[in-house]
Amino acid sequence: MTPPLPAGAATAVPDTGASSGTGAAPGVHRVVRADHGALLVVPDERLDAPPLRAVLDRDGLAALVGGGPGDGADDGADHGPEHAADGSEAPARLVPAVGDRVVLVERGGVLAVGGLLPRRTALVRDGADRSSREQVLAAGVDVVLVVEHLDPDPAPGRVERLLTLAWRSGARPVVVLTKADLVPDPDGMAADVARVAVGVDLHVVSAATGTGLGPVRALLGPGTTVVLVGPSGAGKSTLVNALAGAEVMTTGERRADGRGRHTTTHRRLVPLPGGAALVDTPGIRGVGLVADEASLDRAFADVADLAGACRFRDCAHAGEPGCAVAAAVADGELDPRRLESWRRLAREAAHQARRADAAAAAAEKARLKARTVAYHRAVRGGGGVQRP
Ligand SMILES: Nc1nc2c(ncn2[C@@H]2O[C@H](COP(=O)(O)OP(=O)(O)OP(=O)(O)O)[C@@H](O)[C@H]2O)c(=O)[nH]1
Ligand SMILES: [Mg+2]
Ligand SMILES: [Zn+2]
Repeated sequence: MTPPLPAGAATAVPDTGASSGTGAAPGVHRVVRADHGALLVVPDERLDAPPLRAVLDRDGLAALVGGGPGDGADDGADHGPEHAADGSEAPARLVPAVGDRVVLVERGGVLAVGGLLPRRTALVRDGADRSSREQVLAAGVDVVLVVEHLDPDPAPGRVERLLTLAWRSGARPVVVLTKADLVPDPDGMAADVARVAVGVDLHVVSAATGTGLGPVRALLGPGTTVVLVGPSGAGKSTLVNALAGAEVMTTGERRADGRGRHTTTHRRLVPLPGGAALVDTPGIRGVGLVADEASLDRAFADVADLAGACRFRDCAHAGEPGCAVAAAVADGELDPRRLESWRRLAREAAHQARRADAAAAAAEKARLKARTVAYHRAVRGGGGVQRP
C-alpha cells in the first residue's frame, strides 16, 4: 500500500566525525516516515534536518532498547499490547511507527536501525487486516487532534470513537471542527459536538479564511508532537499546511470516480518552524477500536459519572432497578444516542480484549510446546540436558 521511499533519500552513512565508531549518526532520531524495509529519520534535536534513510532488519522490526535522554520518563502505562511486556525473556521487537524515537547503527556501510526507544504514548488502531492485529498510527505524540468537518454535518459517533482511541493513546485529545466558512452557524454546531467531547477542548477553524487557527497554534510548543486523525476530506492536510505556513502536504477533493478517495496515502511527520511536529494521517474509515474501560470512561465521562449512582455496581444500564443512567435518559439529561454509542464501543472493547487474551494464550501455548520439543530433543540426543 505504502509507496516506496523517495529514491533520493540518503542511504550512505554521513560523515559526522564521530570518533567512537559506534555509529555514524549518533543521538536519538525520530521516524518521519515508516516503510516495510526502511525508515526516514531526522535527528530528534533537529527535526527540520534533511531526512536520512535507515534500513530495518529483514523482519521489518526493531528491538526495544532502554530509554535514553530526551525520551521522557516511562510512566509504565500500558499503551497497547505492543508496548506491554509479554513476560518472555527476549527483548520485544516492534514495528517502528511514525513519531518513534530510534537509535541508528552502521551495518556494512549502511545506516541501520539499531533499536527503538520505549513509547511514552502510542495512537493504536485495530489492524485493517488479520496479519497485523494492531497498528500504531503514531508514537510519541503529545496531542491527538480529532479533526471533523462542519460541512457535511459532523458525525458525533465518529468523534466519540476517535476520542476513545485518543484517550487510550496516553496523549491529550483535542477536537478541531473544520470548514467553518461553509456553514451559517459554526458555533451552534460546535456546541452540539461539545456535548460528545466531554472534558476535551474544542476549536472551530477555517483554513480557508484563517479563522480560529490561533488556539490550535498555541498547542504547538517547541518539542510538541501533534497527530491529526479524522475522516478523509476533513481538511487534515489543509490544516497541516496552514499551520506549517507552506504547502507541505497535498490536499484535494474526493474524486467522484471513487478512486484515490484518500488524498493522503501515508502517515508522515512534518516539522514546524517553531520546533513542534505534526503527524498527518490518511483519512480513517470505520477505524477499529483499541480501547479499554479506562479510555471509555474518559471519553464517556458523563455516562461513567451517572453509572456511579446506579444501585448495582455492575449495572449494565439495561433495565436494572435503580439505574441512574436509564433515569438520566428518561429525564432527557442523557441523549439515548450517546448511551447507544457507549454500549457499542464497550461491546467492541470487550470483544477486542477477549481476542487479545486468546492470542496471548495461543502464543504462550506455542512457547511452552517449543520448549518441550527442545527438551525431548535434548534428552534423545543424550547431550548435556538443560532443564526447560
Ligand atoms: N472551504 C473550506 N474548504 C476546506 C477547508 N479545509 C479543507 N478544505 C478543503 O477540503 C478538501 C479536503 O481537504 P484535505 O486537507 O485534503 O483533507 P484530508 O483530511 O487531508 O483528506 P485525506 O488526506 O483524504 O484524509 C480540500 O479541497 C480542501 O481545500 C476549510 O477550512 N474551508
Ligand atoms: Mg490529507
Ligand atoms: Zn445503570
